[in-house]
Amino acid sequence: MKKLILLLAVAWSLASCKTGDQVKKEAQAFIDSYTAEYVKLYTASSEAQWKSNIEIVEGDSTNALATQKANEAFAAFTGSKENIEKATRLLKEKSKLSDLQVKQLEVILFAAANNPQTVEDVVKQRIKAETEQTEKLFGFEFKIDGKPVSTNDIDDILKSETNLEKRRKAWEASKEVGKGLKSGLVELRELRNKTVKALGYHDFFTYQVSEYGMKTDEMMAMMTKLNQELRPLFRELHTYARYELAKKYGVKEVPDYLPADWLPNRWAQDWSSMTTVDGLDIDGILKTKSPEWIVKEGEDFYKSLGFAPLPQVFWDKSSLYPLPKDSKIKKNNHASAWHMDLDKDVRSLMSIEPNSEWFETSNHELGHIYYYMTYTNPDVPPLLRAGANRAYHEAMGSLMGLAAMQKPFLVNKGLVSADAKVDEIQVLLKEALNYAVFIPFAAGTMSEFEKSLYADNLPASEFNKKWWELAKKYQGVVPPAERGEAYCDAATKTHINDDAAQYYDYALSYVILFQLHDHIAKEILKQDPRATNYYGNKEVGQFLRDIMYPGASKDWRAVLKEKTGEDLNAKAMLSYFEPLMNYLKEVNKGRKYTLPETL
Ligand code: X8Z
Ligand code: ZN
Repeated sequence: MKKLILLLAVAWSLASCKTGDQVKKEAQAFIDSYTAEYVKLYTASSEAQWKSNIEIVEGDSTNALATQKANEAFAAFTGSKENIEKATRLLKEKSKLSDLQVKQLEVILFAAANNPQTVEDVVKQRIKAETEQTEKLFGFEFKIDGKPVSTNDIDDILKSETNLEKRRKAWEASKEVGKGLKSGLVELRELRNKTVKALGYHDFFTYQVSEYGMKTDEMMAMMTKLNQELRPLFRELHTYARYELAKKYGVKEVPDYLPADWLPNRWAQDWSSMTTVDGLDIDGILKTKSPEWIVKEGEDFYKSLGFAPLPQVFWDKSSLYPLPKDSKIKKNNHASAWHMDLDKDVRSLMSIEPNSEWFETSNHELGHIYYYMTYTNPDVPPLLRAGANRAYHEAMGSLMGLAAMQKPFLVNKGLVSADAKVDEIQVLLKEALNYAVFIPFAAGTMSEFEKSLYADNLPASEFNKKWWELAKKYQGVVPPAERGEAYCDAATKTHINDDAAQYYDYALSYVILFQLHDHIAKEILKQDPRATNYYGNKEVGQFLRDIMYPGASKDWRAVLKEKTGEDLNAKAMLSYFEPLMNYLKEVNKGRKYTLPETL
């Protein structure tokens, strides 16, 4: 026995006495072989999922089965005991590894936690449930008065219809899909929680938050702070919208809370299309353009900053436009961007129509695409081809979307006449109805709901109750009529189903966006952040490229500090909208405020 102990002790000391070089070498050999297999399986899974998202055929499970199979293979590899043990053991010798190696091993363990072999069956069930949920969500036939409509049709009604009865019908039609998704969401919550528990995470929300190097409480505290900082502006916007919309719909008694079907967006996350700015009527201009023009225009903007043209594969393989009205198949109606092979194959899935929302979304998706293209370089290993954090990935294209709507840019492009008289406050108001209004939805309703769902095990009998409590508290929005638990209004939002526990990414992306924009405007362009023209400026391009180039190989906090001199904060966003506060206080004078001043 003693001998054995001695032997073990010697073996142990030998193991930990490996030189730095030896450990590095061993780690690199592991990372290299892991990467080769990972990329292969990731690509196969992307291809299968892509097909499942662009070609949903009722009653045909061919694509779903292929996706399940590919995802199972990916899960079996990433969650294998062998990979987990190896990465864990190597990370014990962190100090002997390079920073890049540590980061890749952490990525390996993070991926493993979503698919641990120790709970193989749970992982398989989850994959199946996920595939089915996506098919149900996007295979759903929306109907108004028994007639099939697309989500684009519903959105058009919500943006422009003034007849309240028609609005109500469209809004209610958009929520029907939730009913059939509830049981799937209940099941997914359980399966997602069970999977990540196996590697020590408390719940799936906590697991997703951990990618930021943060705890759930820290993330939620950040969300609360953000909501609080935006609250005075949002309270003015809320008061303004109640009175203006009541006027628009001819309703005498102004409601205390905004009925959800009064707002121009299915989830009340963006109210900007309730106003048009004279002289800067983007929708009027876009109506005369084709959907193709929208994407080309976006590409042209990126190219003007020094980025490469979009690769041929993007044009050949993307699915950018709506399917014909009589199409037998359906596709995912929400926009996304795909890095199919973590290399050159980049694609986007959209249903572009020539309007300002799709213009913004197209720029947003191209931001993802250019991020993919930029960090696909010899200095960034495939496992680190991701954003500095997930919010950066969302911020890039949204930043370009904001910049592409500003007057000097539009004048430069010949889309708006230089001497058009444009009321700057109205412009700012329209922007606030987009960017500021989004925060209570993203940082409040969505993030609080998902935190409660995953971390606090929200009872299935209270999903809708919770959802509307949060919508009222944060967004000041109420349903047009009682919505019982047969409905599952949260599940009508894409991300709740297929991008779970990550919506704070978008809230943070807006904060980052304004920080980057502020820096670009003031330090590079020497222009007013509210009236910039990035077009053709190579220095702006270089600034963005510097952020995107290292992907996830650099710490996200360090990137922000290095590039803007600031830590993450909402100052830039608040100061952007500052001139609007006085105006809103003036218009709202004498009006009843119904939202509490603080949360
Ligand atoms: O989901 C998206 C993108 C996905 S790449 C289109 N966005 C959020 C949403 O639509 O809810 C962009 C901003 C908010
Ligand atoms: Zn995005």
